[in-house]
Amino acid sequence: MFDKLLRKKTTAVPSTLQERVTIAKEKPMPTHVAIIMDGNGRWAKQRKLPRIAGHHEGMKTVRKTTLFANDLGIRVLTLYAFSTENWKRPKREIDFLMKLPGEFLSTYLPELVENNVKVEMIGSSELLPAHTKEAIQKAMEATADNDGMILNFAMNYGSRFEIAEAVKNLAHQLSENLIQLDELTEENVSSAMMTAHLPDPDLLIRTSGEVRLSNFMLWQLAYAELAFTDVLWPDFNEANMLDIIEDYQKRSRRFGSLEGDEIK
Ligand code: V07
Repeated sequence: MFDKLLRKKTTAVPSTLQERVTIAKEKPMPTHVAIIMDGNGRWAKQRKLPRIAGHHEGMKTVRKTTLFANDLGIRVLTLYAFSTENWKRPKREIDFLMKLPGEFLSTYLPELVENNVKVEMIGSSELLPAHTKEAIQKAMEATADNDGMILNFAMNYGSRFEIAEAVKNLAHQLSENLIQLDELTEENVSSAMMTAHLPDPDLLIRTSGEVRLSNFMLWQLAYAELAFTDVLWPDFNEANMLDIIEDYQKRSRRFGSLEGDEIK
């Protein structure tokens, strides 16, 4: 008798990306999403292309993901572009990677400005080539007054290095009697990190199937939801991102409820 009603409830209705976006935007959105953009080399290898072709294609995914995250209303998007470990790669590959910020920004900076996106960076810029530093500096200046989504590139970033630097900084303040021992609180440690002005990520995404943090934002990810997908970064698209966001919204709704015995 209630067949019809029941069927309506249980039959999966295919919905368009736009419909899914509209529904997702009515639910709690992660404020800060961090992404480990893995699988560029593998993407190239599968196509018998040089690794740098994968990095270049990955750069287009950065643009697509930035615009989509901005549309969703995500406030901070942190992308792991270059790790302190990446210096071990062949010099030619490093040279190519270091040209990507310049190419990315000469192509997409006007679009970022139009979309009110603010470009920022974490990591140590000292070791970066001058042309790379200059490109990023220019983008940060051009977008400094934007108050929309923060697009935060982790460049020459390593989490343990960041933590060691924060400890050094706090120890120095202590030795100068600028702070007392009892002021070494979680809050003050957070304030000594490169992300001091940002909320912690609510969601970490890693593409390409590896299930590791690889020295990325270890302190900041303490309470984040972790999402791993087999999709290679150059293939990562809006539908893949939305799958993860929808999953996050289901998970954080469960966490928000009183029924479970979840640990935060
Ligand atoms: C890089 C493309 C994405 C996949 C991961 C490795 C290769 C964008 C940037 C970038 C960085 C700073 C900035 C503007 C753009 C970038 C590197 C590598 C080193 F201000 N993509 N991308 N930087 N890849």
